[in-house]
Amino acid sequence: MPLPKAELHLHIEGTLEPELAFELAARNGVRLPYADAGELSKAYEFEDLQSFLNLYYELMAVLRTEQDFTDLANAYLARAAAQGVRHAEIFFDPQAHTKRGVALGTVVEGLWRALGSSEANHGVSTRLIMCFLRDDSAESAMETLRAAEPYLDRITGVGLDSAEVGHPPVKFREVYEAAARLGLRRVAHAGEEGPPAYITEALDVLGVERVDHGLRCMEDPALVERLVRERVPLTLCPLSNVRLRTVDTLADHPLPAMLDAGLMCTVNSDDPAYFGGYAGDNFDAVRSTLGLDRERLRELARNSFLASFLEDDEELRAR
Ligand code: ES4
Ligand code: ZN
Repeated sequence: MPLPKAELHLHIEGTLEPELAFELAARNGVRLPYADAGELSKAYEFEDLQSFLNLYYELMAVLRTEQDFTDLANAYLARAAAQGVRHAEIFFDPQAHTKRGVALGTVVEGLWRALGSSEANHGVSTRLIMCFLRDDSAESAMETLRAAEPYLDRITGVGLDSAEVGHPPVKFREVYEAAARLGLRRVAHAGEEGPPAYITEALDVLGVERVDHGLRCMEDPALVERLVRERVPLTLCPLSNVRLRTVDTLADHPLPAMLDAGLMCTVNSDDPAYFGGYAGDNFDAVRSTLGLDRERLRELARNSFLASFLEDDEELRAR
């Protein structure tokens, strides 16, 4: 039995496996510049975040209809459930779809058809978090927030993702203020490729409750001390860090040092179809390569529920 856990850092578009990409391409008459799923999977060799994002956005061309988003989410939920995920807080990138002419309603309704029946079908409770693309303008993010207002009963929070360096959190100050006024929870990617100062800014300017990645906090001892004191959850993604070369090898990952420092760490899969594994695979990898013992793994699983946006009674039922 895999350890029951919550997944808090998962991009639904990053769960698009090569086989499903080809199936959807055929269904929608979209031509992919790869002969087959085997050839496509050879393109999964990344130098950094941007080289991954290029493929990630390219493959989204196959996602066109509500049914596509439903199928994508159901495939993820089934895999996650098999690896012990009992609760998933799922990111999606509305702008990556609306800029291709796919309506926001198609994306949200399609995802919701899978998420709304996920407890019954997969035994996984869910939340939806809408991310703004930080390499797009703040105006575009604000328009996206406004366009999402009819769907806010389905959206728990907002996040910030895509190319980090050169796009500091402060760029989205007004958008996050507006999101807070709408009652949305707030998270943001910070300190993946960007400097520790972006983590501080995400907390102080955007008011985030969790930091996605946050890995580079380790370069700033005063920041680590603050994150420990304030018990700010970090959603780490070890296999992602290896594949995007944020760390040299998994054996060099600072997770053990971060736990020893008292940071509230969680382990997540980020873009599992691209980075070599789902949530349970990330847990297995840190157990076998970083030598985390049972107590540490249980701490990571416990943290994942504590750091989730579940209410207390739901949290107890999920774990
Ligand atoms: C992402 Cl790994 C990562 N970092 C930033 N933005 C992203 N979008 C999808 N995966
Ligand atoms: Zn991410």
